[in-house]
Amino acid sequence: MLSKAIVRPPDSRFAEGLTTSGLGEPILEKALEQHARYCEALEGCGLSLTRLDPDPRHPDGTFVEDDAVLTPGCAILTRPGAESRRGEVAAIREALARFYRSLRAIEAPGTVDGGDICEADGHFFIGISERTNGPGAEQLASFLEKEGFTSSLVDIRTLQGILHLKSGIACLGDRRLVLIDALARRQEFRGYEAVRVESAEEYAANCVRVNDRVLLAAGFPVLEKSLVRMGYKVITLEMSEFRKMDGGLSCLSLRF
Ligand code: CIR
Repeated sequence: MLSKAIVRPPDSRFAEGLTTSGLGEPILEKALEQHARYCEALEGCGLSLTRLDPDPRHPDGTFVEDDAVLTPGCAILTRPGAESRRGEVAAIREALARFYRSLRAIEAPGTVDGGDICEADGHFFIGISERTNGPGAEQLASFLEKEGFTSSLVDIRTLQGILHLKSGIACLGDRRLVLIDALARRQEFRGYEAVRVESAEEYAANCVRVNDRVLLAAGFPVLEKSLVRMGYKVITLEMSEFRKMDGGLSCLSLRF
């Protein structure tokens, strides 16, 4: 069971963060409102939240998931692939130090974004992307191994339209993965049951199982219906302003 999460609301300079979406400028007020609903949803799933202050030095700082990879016994601070995001990690380290005795950190020349790391029933898929490189993946794999976890690499550098591995995959537990088509075809995910996301709904693949609920971006009825049909309790959340900044549901929190 997950019991805690770390979140950080978007800052006044949110619109200055990195993006490739071409969806226009996010509206801060709306983003704050959507973030508040997201936090309520996490609390509704039974999590108690640590809310970090927004930080104008880090316009992408609301995407806290990229700053750490968590296991029950150890928190691994990342070294984000985008240089502009590296300073985000200090506040996350401080917050995690209250809960974890064992903290590790990815070091140069390694880079890792938490959004590239997908845990699936005790195995960690590590995406190699524009943000997560080979040395970073190697360091992470060795930390995970010491914690008793297996891991494997998934190279997504040739896939169009996904920033991070988790932009196209989510684990629902019980060896069941939500997958966009380009990933569903990959042999790395054989042995898992695939819930396929149709191409018009790819953004929704980044959903999050939190205890007995699944958080899903609002506006993707086909995936929502299939999850409900499978028996999941689905909470839909408006994500329009975060999507404009290439962000999905999972990246707005670190859950543990
Ligand atoms: C970035 O480009 O780094 C941010 N604007 C969005 C990060 C989203 N993170 C994620 O999907 N894990």
